[in-house]
Amino acid sequence: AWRKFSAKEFTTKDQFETEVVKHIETTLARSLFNCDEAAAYAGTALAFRDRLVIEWNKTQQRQTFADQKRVYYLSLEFLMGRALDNAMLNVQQKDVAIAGLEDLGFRMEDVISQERDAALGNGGLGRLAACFLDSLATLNYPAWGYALRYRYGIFRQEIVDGYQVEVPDYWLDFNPWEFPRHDVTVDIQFYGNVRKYMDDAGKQMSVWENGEIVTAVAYDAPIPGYGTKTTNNLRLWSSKASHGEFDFTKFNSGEYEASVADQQRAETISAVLYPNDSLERGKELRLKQQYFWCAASLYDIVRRFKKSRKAWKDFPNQVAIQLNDTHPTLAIPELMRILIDNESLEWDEAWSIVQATFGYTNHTVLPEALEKWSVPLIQHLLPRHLQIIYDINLQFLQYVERNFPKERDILGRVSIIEESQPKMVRMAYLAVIGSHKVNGVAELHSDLIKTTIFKDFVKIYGPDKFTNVTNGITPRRWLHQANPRLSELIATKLGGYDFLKDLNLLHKLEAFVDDKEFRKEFQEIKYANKVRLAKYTKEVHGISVNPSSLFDIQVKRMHEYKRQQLNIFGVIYRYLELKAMSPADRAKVQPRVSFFGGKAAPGYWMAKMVIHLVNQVGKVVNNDKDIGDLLKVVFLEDYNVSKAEMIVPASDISEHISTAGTEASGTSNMKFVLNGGLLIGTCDGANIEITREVGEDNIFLFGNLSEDVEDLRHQHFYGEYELEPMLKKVFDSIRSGTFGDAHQFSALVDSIVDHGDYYLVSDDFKSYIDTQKLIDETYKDQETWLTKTITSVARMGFFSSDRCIDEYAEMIWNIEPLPPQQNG
Ligand code: DL6
Repeated sequence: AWRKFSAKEFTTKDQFETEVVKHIETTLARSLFNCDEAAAYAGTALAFRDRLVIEWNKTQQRQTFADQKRVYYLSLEFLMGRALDNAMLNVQQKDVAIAGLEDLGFRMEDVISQERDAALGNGGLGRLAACFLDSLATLNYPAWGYALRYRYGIFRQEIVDGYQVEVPDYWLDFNPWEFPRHDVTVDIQFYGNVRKYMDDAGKQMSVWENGEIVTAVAYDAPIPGYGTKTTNNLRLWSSKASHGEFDFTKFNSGEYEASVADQQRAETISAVLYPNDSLERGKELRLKQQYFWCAASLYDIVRRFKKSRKAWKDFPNQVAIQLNDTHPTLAIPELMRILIDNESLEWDEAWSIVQATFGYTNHTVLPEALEKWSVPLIQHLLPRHLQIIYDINLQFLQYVERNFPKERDILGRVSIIEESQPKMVRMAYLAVIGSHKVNGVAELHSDLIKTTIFKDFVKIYGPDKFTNVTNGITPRRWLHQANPRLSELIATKLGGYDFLKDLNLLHKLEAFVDDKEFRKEFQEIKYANKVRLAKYTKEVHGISVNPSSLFDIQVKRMHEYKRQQLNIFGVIYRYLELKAMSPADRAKVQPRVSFFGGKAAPGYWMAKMVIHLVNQVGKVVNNDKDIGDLLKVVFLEDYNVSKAEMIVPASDISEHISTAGTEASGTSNMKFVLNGGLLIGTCDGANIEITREVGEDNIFLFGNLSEDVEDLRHQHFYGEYELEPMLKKVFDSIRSGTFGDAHQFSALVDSIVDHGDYYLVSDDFKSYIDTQKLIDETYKDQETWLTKTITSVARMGFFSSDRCIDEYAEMIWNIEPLPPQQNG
């Protein structure tokens, strides 16, 4: 009977309605007469969930029977956003649902907006992981994601009096997309000691014992592919006390707080996502999170492998594990511990299995983001792992010494242990040494890691260990879901939606660049998306903006290296110029709205200051009668994935203006271009490859190149430079109090004037302003602009995350797709 059910789709809207009503009345126990949008969302989500679950079970069964190699993507972050819209589109039944909901008296947009974002990530790294899951399922690769089930994802940002305030985001009150697996648990040990003993064969062995145990409970979420029945699994681990709920003996004797203390301590591990993007703070709880998640995931993977009864040497033929940045690096010593201590393998055999299994993706060269953990902390929390790390290091350093006998200095440079006070474990080095491939995420970044942070390792292992996989985005969410009208327009021209599975097909759009009807519709869609953002800006922020203005958008995490400060200084410069103009000259100016959005890490004072400055500038500029619609400044509160889906399609120009060499790739740059916006950007990260694809005429590049950055910083350090005069004007106006008490912004200004201007704002300011002027001029000629945007969309095929996943599969994982049988 279930086979029959599994083939069932919502072929009619009546069928869909029946399912929704059934869930509202039975699962939710609500009367239809009292059915609001939240209930309609729940009913719809549950109806689609039923549909996914059947295919999910079948996919898992098929993958198990096929006995093929699987990839496990270990990422501490998956920034998934909302699931319902994605599920409806991926199973290609949104139309049926729209019609059904209409019958029931609901609009699809209202229903979709009831869902909370699954915001289990900080920014680019977590969103990339989410795009990869979508592509893995779409391309039918046998793959699982592993992460933590944070009770609180990234904080919700509120802006109060222009300042960021962080509010906890409890997102789990209703989450129909997860399935608790109370039968899938793993006991994870912390602390304790290592005991040495002889086994029966007289071999010296180690055992880690007497530690504190915390239990990991699995929660699974289905990941449906687009236009395929393959539905992969994302497994999230939740922590709970190993000995049940609370200590009844303590409770009975009146020690109420102590009775729940263990339980609370255990649950704290998976309670909160650390909100730092590109900064590591070395907190014990964070290390506990990392080990808890790595150990539970590895236990699960090994358990699955052992069921196959294959020999250990086959492990890397069955299992590929990708480390998304260094956060899961403890998986390397953990797998060694399992193989040596539990499975009694010899060191060399275990080590070759480990190296063949792991691949490591680096996402940053920023020194403050490179993880290091103190040796005493690891010794305390994971004593056996520290021994293994030391043994890995010893073997590695001996190898280096043998191969580079004349280079004494190299040993200190490449050692996993930094000889500081206290000693530190360099996680990136451990990840490089324990993996067979290391990749960067854009060409420039992959070159930079080879010449900077991993230079010595290239010498030791040779260049082949290092490779590049330029990032990508899923066109399902970032075109079809975010911009349905554009997706439909493209489909009508290309004769169907195949481009959503093969984004290179977009190149055929170039044939329509001069097609009047197509151009008109393309332009109308952009305008409608701008109207939608303008409406939102008015409703939520009370700021009126004219959708005919040039919409300039910078939305991403707030960070000095991403240089939102350069943008807001540019806005101030524009404002000062406008103020100095005669009314006749002002009338010739291209009106513009500058949108900003993004969260600052709670302890990142400088980034928070920039948010405050943006809001203060907005307050002055938006209320200046001389300026009117010529310039508006908006800070969009609480930027997240679902808001990005509304914001991205509305841009004319977006800003990707990091100091050259600092942004590993960027992925929103790809989303904006795919949605018919142009970029202003530095020669950094994937901007360079976007330029190669769309053509130099279709992007606005400016600023110094990465190869010049070191020299410029050097000059700053020795005081051999002068502040750019245009920027000085901006600082004078800030200092004179135009945007409120100048003291509030003095650290920001001083960082540039007095403290070396590490991010080279002054050096790039003039070329930034000149390029913005060029953008104004170009935008005035709407036909030219339109040609550039359409041409760029047509040339974005390379940036699909499907291409990335195929590259990883071939170059790093050595895995094959496993498509479902046609009628299966
Ligand atoms: O690779 C995804 C994404 C890149 O697009 C960004 O350029 C990069 O900044 C980001 N890196 C991080 C760093 N986190 N750590 N560690 O989020 O990765």
